This record gives sequence, structure tokens and C-alpha cells, in this order.
Amino acid sequence: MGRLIVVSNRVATPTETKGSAGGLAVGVFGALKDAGGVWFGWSGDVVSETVANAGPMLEQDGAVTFATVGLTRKDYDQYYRGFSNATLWPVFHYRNDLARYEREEYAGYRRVNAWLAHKLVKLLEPDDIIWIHDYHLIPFAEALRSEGVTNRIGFFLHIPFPAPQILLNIPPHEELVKSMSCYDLLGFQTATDQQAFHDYVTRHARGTVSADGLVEAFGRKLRTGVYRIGVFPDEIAEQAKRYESRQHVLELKQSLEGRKLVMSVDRLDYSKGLVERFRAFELLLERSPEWRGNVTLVQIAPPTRSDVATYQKIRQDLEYEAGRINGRYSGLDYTPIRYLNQQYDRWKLMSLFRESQIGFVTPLHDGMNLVAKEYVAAQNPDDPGVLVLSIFAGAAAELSGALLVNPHDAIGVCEALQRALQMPLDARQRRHEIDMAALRKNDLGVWRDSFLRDLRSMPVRGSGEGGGHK
Ligand code: GDG
Repeated sequence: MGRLIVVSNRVATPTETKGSAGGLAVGVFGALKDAGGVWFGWSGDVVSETVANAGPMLEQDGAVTFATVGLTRKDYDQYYRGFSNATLWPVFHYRNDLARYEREEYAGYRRVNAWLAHKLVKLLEPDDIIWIHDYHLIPFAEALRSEGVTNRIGFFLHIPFPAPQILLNIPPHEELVKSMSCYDLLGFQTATDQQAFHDYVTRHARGTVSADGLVEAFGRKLRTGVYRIGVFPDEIAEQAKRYESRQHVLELKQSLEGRKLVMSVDRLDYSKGLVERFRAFELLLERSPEWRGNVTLVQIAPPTRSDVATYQKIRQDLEYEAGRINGRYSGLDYTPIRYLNQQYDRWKLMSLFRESQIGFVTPLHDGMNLVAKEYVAAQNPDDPGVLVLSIFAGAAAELSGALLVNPHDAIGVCEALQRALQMPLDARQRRHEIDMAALRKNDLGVWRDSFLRDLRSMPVRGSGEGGGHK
């Protein structure tokens, strides 16, 4: 079996791959350890051109090499802050209104992909398989192919793939999809995302898609598949239980004075539906006076991408809404929304999930949403909380025990909260059992192993026996 090469925008540090049991980094690292290989990508540092060109920095951990490079300020601005996060992210989340397109940023995006690919080529061996992750790196395989790499290359898109009419808003949409055809295998989170890609291929690229997912487009053949990312539910359950009596949980419990707890955790991102969520919670207090003073929403939202303008705006909007709602419904000893703009340790989050009666996860669009899965996994099976989940999270297709809501329907969300707050124990247990079974059946290992199995079974491209590169 050949080595595995993982490429992602950010590379986890060797410590991160061990510290956060159940996290994505741990899952990917598991596969790297088994096959041996390289994890390659950006270090997260902005550096001078000389330092950037001197990379990659190599760090060895057993059979795994962590290979990282720094980005120059210009590369960071154009590739990361620009085209990736100000064009692709909003459009792929159906937010054209928040997107901008600059030719220079797109050129920078392609330039950085080509530069990264060039750096990786030197680390490749002929029978390596290469797994590229996410929207930052769509043209990566095309860049590798142009350097003569014929190895099997797979791509997994962690975020939604938009319907063609939405994708057309990005001027170089055709180049992007053409770049995607340079992979051997494309993995999507849901059948809807896969279908959207197929629709683009057939309607806008004069390509074909066979019943078993063989795509022919731009003179190339590739396969697509649905690989729903998961968690390791039993590890999360164990972690949540282990830390349930720690000080942070006891302090929270004491401060709640018997009130019901609704928990939300999201990166501070406009795709997560935070403003709509706060308003639905406000509606609960407005329509059901009996809950005033008796239920608290804890929203943990660590800031991300805070140098992108749209992220500064969502932060302001949310601070305004939290202040407004709290001003309206607080008492001298009661604050309805506790809004925490901070990062928490993973073990703390899992034990707080276990303590709460409702997991409130209402993105406007989300590839999968791992928080929803983590919430279910962290529950005490003897007294589980209820998940209120947006139909626009990929996870909604799997978690049939959740109360599904449309986040744009504030009254519907409010009614789901009322229902969850009053749900009898036997119904909560039944729903929790259904969802735990779904999480175990399709855990993070299944996601990873099935993608890699399918990638390894793809025929090698080009003429080179067993792959390789010039
Ligand atoms: C993308 C896609 C897809 C959050 N706050 C803290 C913290 N987190 C952790 C959560 C969870 C992860 O971050 C977030 O994952 P999500 O899946 O919910 O969302 P994205 O970050 O948008 O991820 C998404 C995912 O990729 C995987 O394919 O599901 O759709 O958008 O694990 O627990 N972790 C810690 N402190 C925090 O404050 N330690």
C-alpha cells in the first residue's frame, strides 16, 4: 500500500492530532499513521518571501511528516483572505450578497495553489495517494498534473457545493469546475452537493454523468461520491462524562439556579445563522412568558477570519442583538443570553453539552456541522438533551431524532424550542438512541476509510505504470 499525502489549507500540529480526542485532525492523523506519509499545507504564519521560499519546514512524528510553509502578506491577502474567504466561502454558502470578486485575488489564489503544489512535488513518491481538502485548494490537482504528477488524487469538499445558478455568480466558475475534473475522486458531504456538481457538469460543461457516478467532463473521467463526515461518538461520550463534575460545569450549574440550559457553539460565521437564532430565542421569551427567567441560552462563538470585513459586521450585529434582547428580558438576577466571544477547550465544550437540555444548531447553510453530532454524542443516555437542528445542515440527513427546523421561520424555531423544553424523558431517550446509532454507523473512521478505499481503487491516470511524477 502506498503512502498517504494529506494536503489542507492549515496543517494540525503534532500536538493537536493528539490533544482533541474525536476531532477531525485525530481522524486524518489516524490514517496517516497507518499508511505513513505527509501532511502538507500552510503553517498559519505570514512570513517574508525569503522565509516562504525556504520552506517546507519538516517535522517528523513516527511515520508521519508534517510539512508546512509560510505565506507572504500578498499571498495571504489574495489567496486566503481574498478569493477563498471573500468569494468562495460566501457564494458556496449561498451568500452572493456578501461576496466580492477581484481578478487579482483569483490570480493570487491560483498562483498560491501552483506554488504549494510545486513545493509538494519534491516530497512525492510514485505510489503515494494524495488527498486534498477543501475550497482553498480546488486547483491543486490541476497544478500537480501540470508538473507531471500521475498519482491518484482525491478531493473532499467540507462545505456545500452550490446549485449551478449560484455558482455562475463566480466569474471563473468554468475554470474552477474544470480544475475539479483533474481529480480522480471528488467527495461531497451530501447527495444534494453531489447532485449540484453533476447538474453543473451536464447543464453548463457539456459533460455526462452515469448512474454510478462516473463523470466525463473537459475531456477527463472522474468519480464522485458522498462521504458524510462524522465523529467518534463513544470517545466524545466518555470525555463528556469524565469532565461532568469539573469546576466549570459546577459553576455554570450553580449560576443557572435550576433554569433550563440551551447550548450553542459555532465559529463566529454568518453561515451559522446566529442572528436568526437569537431572534427565535427572543420570540420564545416573548410568546411564552412562563419561560422568562427560566431558560438561558449560552452561545459560545470564538471569532474567526476577523480581518475579513463581513466577519467584523456579523460580530457587531450579534453584539447588538444580544445586548438588545438582554436589555429587554434580563432581570436583576437573570440574563437570557450569555454570549461568549471566546474559544473554549474541547473537553469543556463536551461536558457543557452534556449539562444542557437543548442543543441549538441552526445554520443557514452548512456542509455537515460537527457540533450537531458532538452534541448528540455528549449526552447522558439516562437523561439526554434534545437537538434542535436546521434542515440546512448536512447533518440533518442523518439525525432523524433531532427536531428539524427552518432557521428562517422564527415561529417554527420557537415552537421547536418549546417542544424540546417540554419533551418527556422516554421520547428524549428514544430520539437519542436513534441518533447515537446513526453516529456509530457512520463515524469519522467510516468517512475516512471509505474515501481512501474508493480513491485507492481508482485506475491510475496517464501512461506512468503505478503513478509517479517527472
Ligand atoms: C467545516 C464546514 C463541516 C467550535 N468552537 C470551538 C471549537 N469548535 C469546534 C467544534 C467542531 C468544529 O470546531 C466546528 O466544526 P463544524 O462542522 O461545526 O463547522 P466548521 O468549522 O464550519 O467546519 C462544516 C466541517 O468543516 C467538517 O467537514 O462539518 O460544515 O463548514 O468540532 O466543536 N472547539 C474548541 N473550542 C471552541 O471554542 N476546542
